[in-house]
Amino acid sequence: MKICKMYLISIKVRGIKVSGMKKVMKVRWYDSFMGAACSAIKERLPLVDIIVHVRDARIPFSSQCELLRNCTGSSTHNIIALNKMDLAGGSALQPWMEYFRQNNFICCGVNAHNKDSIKEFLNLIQRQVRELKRVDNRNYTATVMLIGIPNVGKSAIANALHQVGRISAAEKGKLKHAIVSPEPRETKDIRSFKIGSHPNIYVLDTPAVLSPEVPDVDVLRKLSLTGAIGDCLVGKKEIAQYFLAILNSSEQYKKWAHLSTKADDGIFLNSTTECLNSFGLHKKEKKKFPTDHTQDNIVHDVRITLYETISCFDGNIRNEDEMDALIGRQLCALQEAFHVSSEGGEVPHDKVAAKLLNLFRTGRLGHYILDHLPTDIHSL
Ligand SMILES: Nc1nc2c(ncn2[C@@H]2O[C@H](COP(=O)(O)OP(=O)(O)O)[C@@H](O)[C@H]2O)c(=O)[nH]1
Ligand SMILES: [Mg+2]
Repeated sequence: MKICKMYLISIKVRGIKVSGMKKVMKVRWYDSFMGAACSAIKERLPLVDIIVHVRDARIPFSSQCELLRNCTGSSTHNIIALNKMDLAGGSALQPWMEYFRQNNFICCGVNAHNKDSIKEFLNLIQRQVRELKRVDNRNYTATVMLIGIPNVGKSAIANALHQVGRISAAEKGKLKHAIVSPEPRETKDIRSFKIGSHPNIYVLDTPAVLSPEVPDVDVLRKLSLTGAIGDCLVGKKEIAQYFLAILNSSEQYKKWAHLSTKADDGIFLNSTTECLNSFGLHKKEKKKFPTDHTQDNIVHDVRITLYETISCFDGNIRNEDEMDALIGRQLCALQEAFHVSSEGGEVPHDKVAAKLLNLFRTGRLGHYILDHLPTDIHSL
């Protein structure tokens, strides 16, 4: 989908007001713990057989891990996994996968929450291991290291691979679990999980590593919106404003026109009826669309609110002040949709923002790829 490139809101990073695209910022997520994790990973890197560069499919470029920037070695040893593909939309991800493949990487989309997707990913790893074995002509235990910035789903992938891995029934009884959390930086050490036998394959889950410097404010906003860095750094309200700017400049909201009574011929009885109508489904088939969240009343009201505020807007979306005004109106209107009460007459924007971000991050406000497809190999 098309994302607004023009709208640049000023954001505050730890009290320093930053605006514009090319500012280099030093921000304090790189602490001694991350430094130690970086050293531990670097030490183990030469010993592993396959490196999986785990990225967030919504930001295939901005979620690149700095530690792996120069890892353009043998393609057999490097796989780019664009995880959370369910949030990016499978078809929109195709050109990205093509791009990475053209640039000599093995690349695949992954949804760590989907068994079939994990099985496919495991097959890919096993093919690569067999290939390495064929070249080396020896029997060995293969290790696969998952590396990436915070919150891209490394631990979720490690767990899922371990779960579906072809290991014996006796071993299955002893399944281990990595901590998976929506909060960034929950994984504290490198842990191994068996994911295959004959040959034995182990996957190493690692703590997240992030560059001490963020190249520009645009990347910082994308990392915040996708949850790679904690919300407190930029601020929930600012991140939500950024999301609204993207939504307002995209076509996504038009998909919600049928929900609104203000849209042409909009017939809306209740959320379930709407859902059945829009899919032309019979009552018995209700269970078949658990992934569409129009059943959820709040999601439904939020979509209508967003649709109506954007479609009623008659200003110029490319004008920063007018966009600001629209976003302000949307945050106020969303207060009702989220059932958030005013505190002392003030609109509690932070509460509204937190709820809006939660819906975006769980895919209930559509699919997004926030990066733009790079055109040169050096951008990898
Ligand atoms: N929708 C979706 N969420 C995912 C996926 N993989 C991981 N997550 C969620 O993303 C968050 C971070 O996952 P985690 O594995 O802890 O990330 P890590 O920091 O890279 O280890 C958790 O809330 C996961 O449930 C995925 O493929 N799709
Ligand atoms: Mg983790």
